Amino acid sequence: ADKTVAILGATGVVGTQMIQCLEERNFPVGKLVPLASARSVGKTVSFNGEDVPVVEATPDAFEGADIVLGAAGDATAKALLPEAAKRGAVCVDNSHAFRLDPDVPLVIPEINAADIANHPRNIIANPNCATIIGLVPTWPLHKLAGLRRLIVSTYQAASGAGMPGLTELKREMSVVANGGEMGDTSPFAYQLAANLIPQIGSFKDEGYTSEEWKMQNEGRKIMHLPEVRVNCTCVRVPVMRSHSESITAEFNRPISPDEAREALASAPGVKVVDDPANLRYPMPLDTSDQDLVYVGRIRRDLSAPDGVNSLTFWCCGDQIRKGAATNAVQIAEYLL
Ligand code: 2RA
Repeated sequence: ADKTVAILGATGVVGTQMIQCLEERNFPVGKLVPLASARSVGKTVSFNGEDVPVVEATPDAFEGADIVLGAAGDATAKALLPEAAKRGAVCVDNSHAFRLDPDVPLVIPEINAADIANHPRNIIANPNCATIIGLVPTWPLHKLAGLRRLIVSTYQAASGAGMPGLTELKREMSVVANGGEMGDTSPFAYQLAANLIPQIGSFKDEGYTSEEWKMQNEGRKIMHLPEVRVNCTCVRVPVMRSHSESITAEFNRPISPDEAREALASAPGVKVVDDPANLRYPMPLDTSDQDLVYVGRIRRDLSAPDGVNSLTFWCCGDQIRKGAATNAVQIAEYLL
């Protein structure tokens, strides 16, 4: 039977994309309930050609919902999703609030769809966007050779910081091109246009940021590899949409670039774009507004002591889609 689906944070970048993904994937929605804060009441969202009024997100607004897709921040998710779960809904949440809770599965369906079945709190967590984009192509290589260690540098798009990030980058680009006041309206710590900012999230242990810790902590849980070691540097770049990552992966067994390419060619959710002779490699402009993670520049890690157990590659993926909304809707599809 068709489901009543509530979207918490329906007017943001991820919430809007979730609604579009439900539509595109013909998710059996009987009723869509777009929820947002009181200041969005009066707005509508478009779903299957209809304008659906936004409802204020209160505990009682979840009454009758079968599935909740959460696209709100940590505090809102923490306050409201247990209320939705109590009222019988199963929640797929994109915030950080529940990701490391042992009673909440953290899922990338291409990797650990089997974990979805056991959700005692009625909450399933969607991983961080940079984790999803990096792990989708890493997982098939792990299955081949056993992952031991990852060294990752991310190049994360402005829209990872939501609508305010996107609007700000456009504004700053226009100021850079045409002149004018740069101002101080930015959600970022510094000007992003014509710049790079090596900080995403806040600074935590050992000089790493919250975003950098997510890659290791979430990756270990998703892949069921509690020992895997991850070294990560996350950088905000002046790109509108699609995160990119440079990854060096060290394995327990030898793995060649050709073996990796072959495994990736048949892996779900991945597209190999790796033809340096013809200047073909993944780029964020090419991966935006679609669901596959593109992977290329696959080559031996010449710095590895044994020379055969380690590979370096480059991947790009739309972090609003596969890094957030599509991944959540895929999880919801398993719930059906
Ligand atoms: C970012 N990871 O790119 C965040 C969004 N979830 O800022």
